[in-house]
Amino acid sequence: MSYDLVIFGGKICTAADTTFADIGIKDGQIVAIGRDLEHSGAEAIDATDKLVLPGGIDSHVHLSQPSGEGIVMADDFETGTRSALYGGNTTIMPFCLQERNDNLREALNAYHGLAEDQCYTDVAFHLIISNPDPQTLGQDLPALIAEGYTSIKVFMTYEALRLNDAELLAAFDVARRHGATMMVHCENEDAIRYLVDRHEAERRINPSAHATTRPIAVEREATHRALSLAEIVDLPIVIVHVSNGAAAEEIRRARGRGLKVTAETCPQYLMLTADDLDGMDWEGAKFVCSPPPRNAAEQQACWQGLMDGTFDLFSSDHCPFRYDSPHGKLNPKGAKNFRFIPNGIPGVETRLPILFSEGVNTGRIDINRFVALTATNHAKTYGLYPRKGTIAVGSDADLAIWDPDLERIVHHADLHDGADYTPYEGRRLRGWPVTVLLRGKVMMKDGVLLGARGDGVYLDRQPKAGG
Ligand code: DUC
Ligand code: ZN
Ligand code: ZN
Repeated sequence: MSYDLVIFGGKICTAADTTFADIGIKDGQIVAIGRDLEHSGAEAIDATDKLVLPGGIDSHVHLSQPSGEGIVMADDFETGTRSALYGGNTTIMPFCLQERNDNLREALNAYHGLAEDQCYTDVAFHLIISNPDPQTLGQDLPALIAEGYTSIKVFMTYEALRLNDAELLAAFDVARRHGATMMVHCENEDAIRYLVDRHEAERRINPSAHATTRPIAVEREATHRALSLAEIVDLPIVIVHVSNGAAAEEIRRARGRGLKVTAETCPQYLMLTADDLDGMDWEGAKFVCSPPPRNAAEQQACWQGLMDGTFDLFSSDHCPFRYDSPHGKLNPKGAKNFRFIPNGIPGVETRLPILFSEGVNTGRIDINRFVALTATNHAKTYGLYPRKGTIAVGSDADLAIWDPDLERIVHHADLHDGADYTPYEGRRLRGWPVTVLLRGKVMMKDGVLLGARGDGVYLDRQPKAGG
């Protein structure tokens, strides 16, 4: 058999197995996995002493998302996918936001326009529904699900986005009948509103108030409610960005009742705490995200959930805003009152090195679980498997070659996103991707960008069988 490219000498790790073998690639796909593949005439990459992993899939990323008047997200598809690539990813899944007055299909067409010919990784979109009117729920959403837009996010917080319980039930019902995967942001908006009013009355308006107006009970209650509503509708759901042990416990209890729940956590809930929001000179704004980071005990609870199977997905929730910018964290109102600091932090490039360094290299999880949490489970949850998310004959040759011992200190200057800071500045991490291939093309090697903008494509998905 002839190959375009052979990766030899590496240790191949999937969610299931670890093997020493070579990988033969032809026309962008893996066509052979075996010992001593013949590679004369083919391009060859020596992966001796390296790990060969499926390219990471980050199924929770925000790019070019409208975020309020005067606010501009720090990454578009070019910079966001470039940063993802350097972080060992080959597919990311950003969100197409329907604002309240938007027609869903028009919003989607506009979002495709932003992505076209811009990407360094492959992409597929989730839809955010904020206007559950008859046009959206009765017409557009069913049609789009049938076209393969099979994952939807809904919010229980943010006045401009939240759905009330009746609306959640209606959206869940559409997802059940048409076979879509429903992702839910679980925080109780009314409770937050009450706490924000109280904080403002007491003039507690610096960034740390973001954490105290969104305490664990706010997330736990909404998690319980989302799970209960899903149970009533009989819909499997995804609970995104779980930040603490109490919400994780709600998920375990729901599973105990027989509900199918997929659960996600993110690097910020392992690495940051609410104390980070207390920084001098409004620096705490750099760490404002929702749900907020908690404390050391909740970090441990999130680690426990990654180890014991409570969490299926480890995603970045990359939602980047520049810090020192009138369009970012320090916008004129945000620089005076936490309520107006845009919610979200960058992290698409550091997600995998953080979990590798703090999870695999510390022995908390093994490399196969790492692959499951960062690639395979994302592909399975969102309809991309087995084309994506594993190393198998017939899969796309999306591969990340890792040096498990490479140590680097994180500095934003070395990252490739469009923000002006990283929440992980100064952290020492061991284990980094050194070469990344997208459908057989070497996109990044030893820090050098070899791929071109536009090499990444939109991934059509199939509607689910029975949907
Ligand atoms: N939810 C997200 O999923 N990302 C950023 C902000 C938010 O509230
Ligand atoms: Zn969210
Ligand atoms: Zn998010």
